[in-house]
Amino acid sequence: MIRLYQFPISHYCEKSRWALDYKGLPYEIVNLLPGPHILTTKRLAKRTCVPILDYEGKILQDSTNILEFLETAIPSPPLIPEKAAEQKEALEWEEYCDAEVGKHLRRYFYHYLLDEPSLMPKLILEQQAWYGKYLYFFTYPLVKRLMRKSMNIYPDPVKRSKQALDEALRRLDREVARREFLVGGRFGRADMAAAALLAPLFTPPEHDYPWPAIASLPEPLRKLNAQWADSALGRYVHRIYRDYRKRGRAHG
Ligand SMILES: N[C@@H](CCC(=O)N[C@@H](CS)C(=O)NCC(=O)O)C(=O)O
Repeated sequence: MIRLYQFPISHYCEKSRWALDYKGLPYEIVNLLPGPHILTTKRLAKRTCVPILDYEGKILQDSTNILEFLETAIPSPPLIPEKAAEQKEALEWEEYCDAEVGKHLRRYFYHYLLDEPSLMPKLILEQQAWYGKYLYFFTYPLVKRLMRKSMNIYPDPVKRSKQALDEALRRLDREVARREFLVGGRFGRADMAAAALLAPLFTPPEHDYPWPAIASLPEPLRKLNAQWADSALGRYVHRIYRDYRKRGRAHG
């Protein structure tokens, strides 16, 4: 039995779902509610974060570890290039996207979304158990405070994250304007990481999470989308999703 413990909204979880789907594996999805999730994640692993993969009893935490493990367990279709130098490069891109896109984009988005009553907590509760909305009715103000604290979502770090995110977007845009894939001339883990972690900005239709319409987002997020929608990077994310994000065999 393969089980993925996750938050539906999380782009790191999307990266892991994509890897499982790409390898053609059937798996059960266990959606956890941010907040009470720690009761489950602490029981399973060292840290509190998701994604966590239970692969027939072997526990993997962190999307990069999950991709690495899946590649060893199911080598075909490959996600990792053959040549050692390209393998190193692909891992570096994946780590770059995790740190410089994933973390900063999440902080910037949540900063504006957390206080939007028409969007939150609905987005977090998407695909979650029915009792989530009752639980959050009473606890959302606390959950919001804890999310701000755990992800350092305060004005100064948000400002720094915006600068770091802009820098990462410019760098990736330059790279994908020159070639089809980030590493080795074919689709792989670097492209999967980049596209999954950028998905909240470009909302590709193949993504199975129902993102709100761009027009309904707070103004700074709409502006960021408008700035990048018609770019080499935007076209790359849409192409990678369209060509490589096949529907999976998840159930849950
Ligand atoms: N580097 C990790 C990041 C995972 C991560 O930040 N997960 C967030 C959701 S996006 C989380 O679980 N936060 C709650 C917690 O840390 O307890 C990965 O690639 O899996």
